[in-house]
Amino acid sequence: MSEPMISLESLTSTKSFDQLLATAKSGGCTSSSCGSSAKPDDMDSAIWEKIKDHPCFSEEAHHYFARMHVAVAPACNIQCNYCNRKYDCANESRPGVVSEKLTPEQALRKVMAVANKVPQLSVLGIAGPGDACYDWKKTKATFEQVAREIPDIKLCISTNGLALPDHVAELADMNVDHVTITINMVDPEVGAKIYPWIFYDHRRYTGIEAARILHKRQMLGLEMLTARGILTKINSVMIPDINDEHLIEVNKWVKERGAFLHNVMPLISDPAHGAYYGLTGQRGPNAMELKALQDRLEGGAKLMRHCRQCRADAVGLLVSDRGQEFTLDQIPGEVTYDPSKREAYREVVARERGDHVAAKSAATRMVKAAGSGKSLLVAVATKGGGRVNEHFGHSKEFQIYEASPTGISFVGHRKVEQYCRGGWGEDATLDGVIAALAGIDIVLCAKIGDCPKDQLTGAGIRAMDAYGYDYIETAISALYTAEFGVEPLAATA
Ligand code: CLF
Ligand code: SF4
Repeated sequence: MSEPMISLESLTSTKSFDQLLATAKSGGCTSSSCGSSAKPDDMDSAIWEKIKDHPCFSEEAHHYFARMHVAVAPACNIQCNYCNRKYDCANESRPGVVSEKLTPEQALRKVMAVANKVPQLSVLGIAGPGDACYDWKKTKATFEQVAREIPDIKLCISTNGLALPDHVAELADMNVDHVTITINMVDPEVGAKIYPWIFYDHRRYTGIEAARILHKRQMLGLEMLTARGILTKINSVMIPDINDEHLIEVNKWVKERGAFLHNVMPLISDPAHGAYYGLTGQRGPNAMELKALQDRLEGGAKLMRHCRQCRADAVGLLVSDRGQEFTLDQIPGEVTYDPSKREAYREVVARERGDHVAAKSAATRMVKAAGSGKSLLVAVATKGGGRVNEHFGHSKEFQIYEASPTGISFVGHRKVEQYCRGGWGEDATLDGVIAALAGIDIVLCAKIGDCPKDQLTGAGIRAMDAYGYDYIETAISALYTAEFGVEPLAATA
């Protein structure tokens, strides 16, 4: 294999993929963590097997593994006030038109083409643009065809929950281990402000009656999935003054019913999208409001904080959507799946993850040992692999970490417009990036020029590239200990 694989830059910038693969195969790892597993000590092995390469169900996995969505399910059985049918499902995607809807046969061809080119691919999700359980025939046909050709791909589904109880048995039969239900309320009075109508059992319901039926079906679906051992993530859209406080109650209800994760996402509201909330001026929360609510939910159902609200036709690592590279017109009429690249990538990643976990543990110990009562909010430019490996000017998002006396946690991300356009950047764009980084203490990146660095400093945000290509946690622990007067941890390459 002579050409570098797509994963190369995301893992390291200093070794070729062939070198990494040779090291992994020879067992000749140079690190002290050789052979260690990325499984958290307190996690059941069977659950770890289900989530270890699912980028949404494991924060740690999202540095290494990719998902793709196929837009085979356009029909929906409810109306959400944040959704306009002409756009992606806002539950599972940022608003934007789906490039194309697919038949199950087209979807299979696309999945095989992506699997041949994106070795990180581990999950196939159906997340709209309508509801995957309501548009069930197409969802089921797609899953069955893909599972026959690529048996090791994980199947994942996202639904509003209304039709879910009717299909739980079939989901279990198809070995679907991951389901997401969007639950925005457990009180029908709140629900009536979010859902103007539902279509259920051959008729349309409105108002509180509609919300009551939806709520009962969502709870029933969640309980049925839990009873079958299917991991369920709950997505909730945070809508200021409508359900923001209420989501604390939602978190309690879903925890009691066995939800594996709770993902609170900000409402994306823009009049241009044509949805009711956008047209009536309902705002979404800002980054700090979202974080404050997520912090209040800590201790309840386990939180997901790394969601990117991806499109219903997204492809790739969560950090970068490559969907536009895989439109149908770019895919050959006949595709044969070649598993070799995905298999090779997994060998490399297994080794790399062991090293990363060991580095993370060491970094956490250093931060705790610092004995400081202080916190640092750090924005990291990364393109995957758990490393500081993206240039400041190339970043379309920053991953946000908090170092505090309890350790180092991933707490979210901030999307920005890419500042550098081939050697030059607009001041207005830089202003926008700086505004998006409000509240951040330090920016870590692989490279930054003097001009943006000075402007960030002027806004009270320090930026540095001294830790380029280090593991993120290693770099943060070095900063934290340096900041608070303790001997820094040596950075590793
Ligand atoms: Fe897709 Fe959703 Fe499966 Fe992931 S997305 S169906 S669980 S494979 Fe993931 Fe995208 Fe967030 Fe969804 S980042 S919007 S949580
Ligand atoms: Fe739109 Fe999804 Fe709500 Fe249906 S469930 S109305 S597709 S956001």
